[in-house]
Amino acid sequence: MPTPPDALRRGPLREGTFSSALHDPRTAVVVGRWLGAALLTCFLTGLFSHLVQEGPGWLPSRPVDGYRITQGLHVISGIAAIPLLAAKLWTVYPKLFEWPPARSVLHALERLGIAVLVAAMLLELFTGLFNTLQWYPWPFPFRQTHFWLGWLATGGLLLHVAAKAPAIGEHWRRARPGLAQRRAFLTAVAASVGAVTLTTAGQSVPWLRATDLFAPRRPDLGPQGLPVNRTAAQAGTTTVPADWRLTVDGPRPLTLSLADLARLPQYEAELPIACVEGWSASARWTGVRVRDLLELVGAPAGARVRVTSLEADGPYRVTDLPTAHAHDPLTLLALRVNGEVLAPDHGYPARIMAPNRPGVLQTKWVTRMEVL
Ligand SMILES: Nc1nc2c(c(=O)[nH]1)N[C@H]1C(S)=C(S)[C@@H](COP(=O)(O)O)O[C@H]1N2
Ligand SMILES: [Mo]
Repeated sequence: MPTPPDALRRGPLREGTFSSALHDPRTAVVVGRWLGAALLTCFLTGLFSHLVQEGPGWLPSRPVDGYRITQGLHVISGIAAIPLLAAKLWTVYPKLFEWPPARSVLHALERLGIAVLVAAMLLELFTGLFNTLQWYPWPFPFRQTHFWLGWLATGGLLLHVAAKAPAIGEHWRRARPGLAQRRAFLTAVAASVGAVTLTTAGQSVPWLRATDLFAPRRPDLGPQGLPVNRTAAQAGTTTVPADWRLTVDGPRPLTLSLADLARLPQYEAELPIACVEGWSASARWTGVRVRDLLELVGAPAGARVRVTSLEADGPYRVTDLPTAHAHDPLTLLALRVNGEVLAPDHGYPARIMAPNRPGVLQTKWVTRMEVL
């Protein structure tokens, strides 16, 4: 290994600075495998979530909990990837100071690629984490940025794995005898991953609720036992006009008062709100079936429905119910939750609740539905 000229041999460029035996390829491979599994899960579930939000037309309306599970996994694997990435970076960071900085053009390119990979990965994981806290301390739109950074990080990762394939192959199997120090390090890494998972996953996994200490949301706290992302006050819908009517546009348009809606057959469905920010919570919703309303206005079979909220603006004021969801018997224009009239924060007087649908699309304060 060439060493730097005498004048530069200080700080991290001194010989013997990095004495730990854990800055070795075997440790990097083991931690890299765990990190790779977390990132692959995170990337695929994230891609799914992005496509569902772009245009959910292709998504079936079952299983009821489908999106709840994929988005729960997305946030769980993303949070788990943070301590794994920290461990991986610690294992390999002495390479940052290798000498000479570039041995060849190819080597320089590979190092540049790793710089892009690490930057994209850190930004991706931390913008995601901040998103779960609903904290947006940046001027760019979250979802698009998170999506493209995801591709950049994943592409960079594939190139990195390809470039390192020989070393990965060489250290894939455990060396005998194993290193006690490495075992201790890996146990500590696994314990950190376990700890962050146990103390945050309760926001989407009901049986981990008891240990949910650090997740931004408790899925059972809020008005009527459910969290709220955008409140009625924020949306400017605290006072619903006394002459509120639901307009249903179709071949035979209708206007319905709350009393008219209450006279229609009421159905009950146990459905989750599965927020893209990572929390999810199930509740008992009661209201009118959307497909009954479609029938009343003479909508053709296979119709889609555009739903508009009373809210004056906001990215979720207008959403579309694709065919599968619009006609699913579980899709409700909900008027009640857990036996009570909807609280203003949950969408009084009426909201959409459909199975297998991201929370962002469960439109609150509905005022108008149009057959498309
Ligand atoms: N009109 C309208 N509906 C909306 C929103 C919104 O901002 N505006 N937020 C959505 C989001 S992000 C979620 S997670 C759910 C949350 O429903 P809840 O507040 O009743 O728990 O409502 C959805 N419905
Ligand atoms: Mo949400």
